[in-house]
This record gives sequence, C-alpha cells and structure tokens, in this order.
Amino acid sequence: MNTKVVSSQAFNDQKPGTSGLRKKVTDFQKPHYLENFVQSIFDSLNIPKNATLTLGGDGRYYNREAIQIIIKMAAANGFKRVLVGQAGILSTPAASCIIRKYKTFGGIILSASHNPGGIDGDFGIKYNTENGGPAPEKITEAIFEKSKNIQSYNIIEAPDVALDVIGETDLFGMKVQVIDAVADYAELMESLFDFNAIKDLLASGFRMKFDAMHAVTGPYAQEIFINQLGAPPDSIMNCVPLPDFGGGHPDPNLTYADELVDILYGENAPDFGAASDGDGDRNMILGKGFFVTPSDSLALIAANAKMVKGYTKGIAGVARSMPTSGAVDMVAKSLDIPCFETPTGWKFFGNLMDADQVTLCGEESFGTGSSHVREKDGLWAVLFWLNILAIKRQSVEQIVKRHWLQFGRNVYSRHDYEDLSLDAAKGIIDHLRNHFTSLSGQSFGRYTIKSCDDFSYTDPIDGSISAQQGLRILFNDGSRIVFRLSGTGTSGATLRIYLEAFEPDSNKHHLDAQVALAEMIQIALQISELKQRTGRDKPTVIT
Ligand code: VG1
Ligand code: CO
Repeated sequence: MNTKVVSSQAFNDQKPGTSGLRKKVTDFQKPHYLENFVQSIFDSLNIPKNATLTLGGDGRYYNREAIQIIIKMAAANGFKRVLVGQAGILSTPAASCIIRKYKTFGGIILSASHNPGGIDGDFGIKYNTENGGPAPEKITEAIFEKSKNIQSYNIIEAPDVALDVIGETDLFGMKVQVIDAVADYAELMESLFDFNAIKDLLASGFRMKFDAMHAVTGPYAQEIFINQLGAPPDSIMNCVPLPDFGGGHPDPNLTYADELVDILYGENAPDFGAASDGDGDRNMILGKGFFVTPSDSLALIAANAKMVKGYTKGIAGVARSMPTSGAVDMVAKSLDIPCFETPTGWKFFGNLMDADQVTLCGEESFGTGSSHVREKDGLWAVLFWLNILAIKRQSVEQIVKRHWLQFGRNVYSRHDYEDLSLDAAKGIIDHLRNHFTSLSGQSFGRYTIKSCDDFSYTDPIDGSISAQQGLRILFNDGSRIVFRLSGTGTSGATLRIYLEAFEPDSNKHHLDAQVALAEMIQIALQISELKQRTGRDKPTVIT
C-alpha cells in the first residue's frame, strides 16, 4: 500500500466539547489539523482486523474534502471497509442508524450541528462508538490527550474516491462502499410509525410545513414526507442542502427558524410546522400560532408513546438533561417508570439506553429521541408528533393544553448570552458559585431560594463521575434557575440561563412564558450581576 507517514506537530488545543470538536472552517483547513485529530481518534481505539467505519456529514463547507482525507487515513490505519453516505452525506441520526444496522466498528460524523456553515462558518467532527452513540467522556478525553502529543499521521497517497454514485471502490485493499444516505433511515422510521395513519391525516386536508433550513434533512424529508407519506410538495421548504445553509443559521428555534415561524403565525397558517438543524438531530414543533417547548414535547411524547406503533409495549424509563424542565418527570411519575437527570449532551444517555433503563430521552435544546438509535433524532420527533396528531385529530395547541391540565405546566425558557468574553462569563459562574451559602434562604418577592449546587452526575451504569455540569439555584416552590456555559461555541463564551417555574393553576396556562417568568428573569439578572459584568441588557437568543 501507498502509505505515507506525515510528520506533524500537535496543535489541537481544544478540550472536548459537548459534542465533538468544533472550530472555524479556516482552522480545519490549516495543514495537518484535521489529520491530527483523525489520527488521534484512531490511536485511541483498538481497531480490530475487519473493522468497518461509517462516515458521513451534514454537507457543510469542507465536508467533501474532509471525507476524502478520512477515507485515505482509514485505509492507512487498517480499516477493511468504509460505509460512506452518497455525496458524503449522512444526518447524525442516520449515521447512528447505519452504525447499528450494519454493526460497524464506529463512525465519524462531520458536522458542527446548528452552527452556521460556509467558508467563514464552523466545521466539526465527532466519533461515535459501535452502539451508534457519541463517544463517552473517557474516549473523548483520550482523543484530546493524544492530540496534544501527536507527532505524525498515516495516510495513503491515492486519487479521490468517487462519492456521488452508489457502489463500491477498492482502495489498496480497503473497500469504500457508497450507500444511499436515506433508505436505511426511512425504513427504520417506517418500522416505528404508522405511515398509513399519517397518510390518511395528510390526505384529510391537514396541512404541514417542514423546514430543512437548507441543511442535511432535505433529502430525508423529500423521501419520507413527500414520496412515502404523500404530502403535497409545498409541505416542505428549504430542502436543498447547501454548503453554507443559504447563509442561514440552521438552528430550529423561534429566532433562527423565523421564516417558518412567520408562516405558522401568519394568515392561513398550516396545522403543523417543524424544522430541524444542520445535522438533523434537533427538532422544533409548532402548531397553528403555537410553539411547543422541547421540554413539553418530550413529556407529551412520553405520555402518548403507547399509542404509537414502535412503542405499544410501553417505555422502560425516561431521561432528560439537567437543564431540561421537569415536565417529563411528572409523566414518569404517573406512569411509574424511572426518570434520570443527566448532564447536558447526548453522550450521557447512551449507557442508560444500552442497559434498557430508558426508552425516551430529551434535552431542552430541541433534542428528542429514543433507543431506536443513539443520537437525538429530528425527523423521528416530527413523525412522532404526526402519528399522535393522526390518532388524536386535535390541534397541536389543544393537545398541549390538555396535557398541562392533566400534569400541570412547567413554564420554561432559556436565555442565551452569546459571544461574551471568557473572563466575564467565567466571572459570573465563579461569582455565583462563591455565593451559594449567602444565596440560600434569600427571598425575592414570592420566591425564596431553598438551595444552590453545582450539578455533578454519577453514571448509574459505569460509575463515572462528571462534575461541574451547571449551577442550580433551586426555589422553595420547585422553580429553578440554572446557569451554564456552552460547550459548543467557537468564538468567545456563551452563557445559558435556564428558567423554570411550575404552574399547576390552569387559569394561568395561557400566559406567555416570558410574562410568566418575568420575576425569575429579574432574579437571575440580579444574583448573577450580569449587566455589570457583561454590559449586556438583553439576551442574544430567547428560546
Ligand atoms: C448544546 C445544547 C446541548 C446539546 C449540544 C449538542 O450544547 O445545549 O443540549 O446536546 O448543543 O447539540 P451547549 O454546550 O452549547 O449548551 V447538536 O444539535 O450541536 O449535536
Ligand atoms: Co445537531
């Protein structure tokens, strides 16, 4: 084989983030940068003789170049086969599906998820293990350690592999198999949901709009909603994936998916709206003039799971990330199933799902999923909603409000302050942490702080401990404020403030979250000294 050992100098200075390595495209384009990281991944693994690697990305700028480099490095590092999505495309949940279905050794996913793309945007890479889920911390830490000391990497010298046509190529003994990026995933969805019921719903005059935000889910939406479920062609929008996502920010929330939001809140709005992010693992659910918070969506999916084909046997348990609202806890209690609280990031759900302790998982950050794969899954959540709607034949708003009547409402919002200086952001966290004792017992109008802590998680399956996962300010009535620094940004620091108040009184269920949370918001600003420390007087994004 034509293997070349290239000497390189380590310069990956970034600790593992919430979800793999994310940097500017221009960083990834620096000589040897991507190669160093990929070799560090390979060096951290015991690659068996006949190992197959799953490979694909969200199609953002630099996806194709990176795929070619990784294929050539896989060949030089002893892989026997690479399964790569056609044109280098695989959504994150589809990659997870492929790893599991074909029992590959692991997978590399190229994406910076919801971060903007293009030549001036972000790029990212992460490794998923053979269960199909993001590598656990012990592997990401090992990769990081390797990347600090790496001196050389292995790559073969060969022309680029053709990626646009399905088929197999031989690369010095390693097979490169280009697979349909959509088919296996679509088949999995069909096994979980009642496609006939959804077809009937869509044929009954019910109208939907799905926004792929020019990101990876375009081809998946076309196949599933239009070709298989028979939705009219105008039920999907922005479904041509573009390397720069059309200049947009492929983050499905009320701020960045404003084009869809305007449609759902406008005249002659459709009955249902949904969007997903850059790599297809997030989802936003909208009704006619109505927004479903991701925390409520998880609770509602849990409460109604048994009526959906793939879940009729019931769910083993649920898990949510710590900052996610306790709405799902209420459902778990009434179903008498366990509910786990994990740190932010999907990698913490894997062990629980592998051990069959939980079936459904979710995060407040527009991530919902189940044990059908080991990633959150945007289109899965959209189909789950469509299946529930097909059975209930009520509006999205009615379904959510009836859920609140039964379980109470966890009023919820997240305020993000992006691009702060690292010093200011860390200063806020330190300040709060240093004042835990004096904050406890303090009253602010009707709210009294019961206790404060720094969230630490002990994995119930492998006993590993993850400390300092966010500051929790807990109030006497069950309300809470959580402060946490983002682990996915690529410039400056992002402070996230998560606000939650439990509202059992159905007379107040019509209130807008920002109105209902007004006092909590003031308390958060006051105790964090946010304005003095950052000069900001409003959040960058409210979700
Ligand atoms: C954010 C979200 C977190 C999510 C992560 C990856 O992380 O808050 O819930 O798991 O993104 O999602 P952070 O550290 O910036 O808060 V994705 O769609 O980027 O894979
Ligand atoms: Co994502």
